[in-house]
Amino acid sequence: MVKIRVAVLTVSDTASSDASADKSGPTIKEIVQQNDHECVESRIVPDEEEQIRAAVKGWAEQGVADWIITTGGTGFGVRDRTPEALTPLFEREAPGIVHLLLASSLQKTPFAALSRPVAGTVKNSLVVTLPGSAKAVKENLEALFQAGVINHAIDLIR
Ligand code: MTE
Ligand code: CU1
Repeated sequence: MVKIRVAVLTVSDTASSDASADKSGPTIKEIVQQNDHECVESRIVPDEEEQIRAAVKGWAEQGVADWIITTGGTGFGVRDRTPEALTPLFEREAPGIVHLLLASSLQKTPFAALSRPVAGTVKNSLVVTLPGSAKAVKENLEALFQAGVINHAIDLIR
């Protein structure tokens, strides 16, 4: 099995001024490694559309990662703009992945309805947005890794 190169973008006003407040970024890194893949990049940006888009666009254009995972900014908070920041970048949208995230998350909590995830490809990277809590990140990654869904997606894209 080929190792997936993962880049992690934490989107949070709080964590951008105090990295120790970032719980979900390190959680993603840990789960990625447990699944025998590697975390090649990680960054924290505030809930600013331009910065979110620039970080993801940069990674995709440099071809550094097969999979770009963001955490945070997907909800209804006034500053939550992650989906709006990234949708314009997508060359192909991936509604099936969004469906998988929402369907599996709704089995855990009705509050999953308050996340607005998006997914799609930018160059040879798959981009997926996860919610901001470490609990949500664990549940969503479990759904994506199950039965090799993400492995197969990356096989096709790179
Ligand atoms: N999805 C899963 N699987 N588990 C969760 O606990 N929390 C929800 C939702 N999705 C949750 C989840 C909650 S409470 C919110 S407000 C939204 O994700 C949005 O989160 P975000 O604004 O941090 O991105
Ligand atoms: Cu919430």
